[in-house]
Amino acid sequence: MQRVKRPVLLMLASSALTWMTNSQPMHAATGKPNLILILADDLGYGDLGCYGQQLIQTPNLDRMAAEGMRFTQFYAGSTVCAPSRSVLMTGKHTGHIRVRGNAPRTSGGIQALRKGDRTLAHIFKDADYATALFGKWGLGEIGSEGHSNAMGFDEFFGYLSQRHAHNYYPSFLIHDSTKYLLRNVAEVEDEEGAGWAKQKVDYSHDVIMDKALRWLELNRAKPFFLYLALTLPHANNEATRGTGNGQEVPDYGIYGDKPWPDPDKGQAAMISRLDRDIGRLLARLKEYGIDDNTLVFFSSDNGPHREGNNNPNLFRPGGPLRGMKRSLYEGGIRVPFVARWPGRIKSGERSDHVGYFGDLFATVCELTGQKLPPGLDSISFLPEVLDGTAKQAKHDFLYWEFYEEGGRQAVRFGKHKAIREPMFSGKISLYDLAKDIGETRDIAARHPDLVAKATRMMNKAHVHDPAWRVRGQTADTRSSSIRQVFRASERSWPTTPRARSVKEII
Ligand SMILES: [Ca+2]
Repeated sequence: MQRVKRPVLLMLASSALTWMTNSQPMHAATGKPNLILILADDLGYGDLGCYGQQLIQTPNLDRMAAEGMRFTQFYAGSTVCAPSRSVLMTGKHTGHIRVRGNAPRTSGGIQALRKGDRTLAHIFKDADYATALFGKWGLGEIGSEGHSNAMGFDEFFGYLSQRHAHNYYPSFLIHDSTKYLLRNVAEVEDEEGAGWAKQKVDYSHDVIMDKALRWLELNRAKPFFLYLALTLPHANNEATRGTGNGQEVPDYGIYGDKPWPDPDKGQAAMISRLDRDIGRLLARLKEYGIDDNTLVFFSSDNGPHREGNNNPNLFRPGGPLRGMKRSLYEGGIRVPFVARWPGRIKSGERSDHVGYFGDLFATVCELTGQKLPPGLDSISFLPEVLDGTAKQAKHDFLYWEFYEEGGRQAVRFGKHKAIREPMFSGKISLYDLAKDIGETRDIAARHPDLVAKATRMMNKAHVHDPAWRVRGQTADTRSSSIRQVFRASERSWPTTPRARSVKEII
């Protein structure tokens, strides 16, 4: 780890003095820092320049990393959207969390949070912050207990449904619990909002960013928590099936002349557009004079996809890691994580601390001076981010379980990683990540003691929940209810031969 020890108390005292004597907004004097949590969707560990990407340009995120701290061993909550975001919001791993997988509306609401669940936004509300979510929620729809406004967010704008969020040119978005109409005209669009447009006018990401920036402008003078759950560069899976290109973006920008197929130009342009808007956001913080009082985290909810007909062999979105979205190899779950807080985080630092999405809960509790509720799998990484003089606690292990494709489990302990496929009953493979980040050499046979240890950890971490069952590894790995929805759409929507290979719909 490349760290510089700093006198944290002195630094905090001097910063507080600065807040009280300059023209910072009023809340700065209260010592309550703001948090902006930016989440990309299906962005890989190798998709950013600061993580080794060679072809896609991300100058603003590279600058953010250069001005802050870049984590090299930070993990998502899961290998697909809903469970990963659920871990992020509630601070438990997938072995005993309520939402352990993606699931359709017909599933009886198992993908939604419920009354009584506590989220990061609740913690901020308890500390008297303004809270807002712009982008994709995916953990509860209109009228449900898990709706974002019932989960601690004062304001919501974007997509509640994950399938709706596939569509970058929908006829509507959601503002709190009402439809916000856009000017796009649908070619195909179901009642959930999934589909694709024939007249593309309003690009949802641009609308969401503009609304988020407006909210920031209006709320900049009080302590705030902004959860910016952007949808780039997730594919529009329905458009993939309908048109062969799920990488929807208004223009290909600097990639327009590249000798690449359109889905690859689109993939690159989506990531560069995301990067552009992070630049706009950070510029606003400076303009408003709240840069030094705002902690910004950037990450992605899971590993990269191949769902829009883009070619992962071109960009190598997982960098040196094996596997993609839906895998529990590192490529499915190890994600970029950048923290920026001018004056607090020394610029250009790299951290090898092993953390994961569930740690945000304890971090936010510490940031706002609140007690961590019991029963969570959450360790604050604020000592690591802020200074390095305070002792940073570590996890004994990190754990994931995933119910699709026959099911799989994984555990990270020390430098080792174990994976069990199929779930519960399969053979365990073991990797030494310090020597083999690409997980190419299974060393389980030489280390029966570590295999036994990993087995004990997996068995301890998993708590049975009848709502979640392993989906069989057949030719079609989706549940019967998902197959039903998918077949209904196949009857009414055209498909291209290439697109038929794409199985995922959520
Ligand atoms: Ca995702």
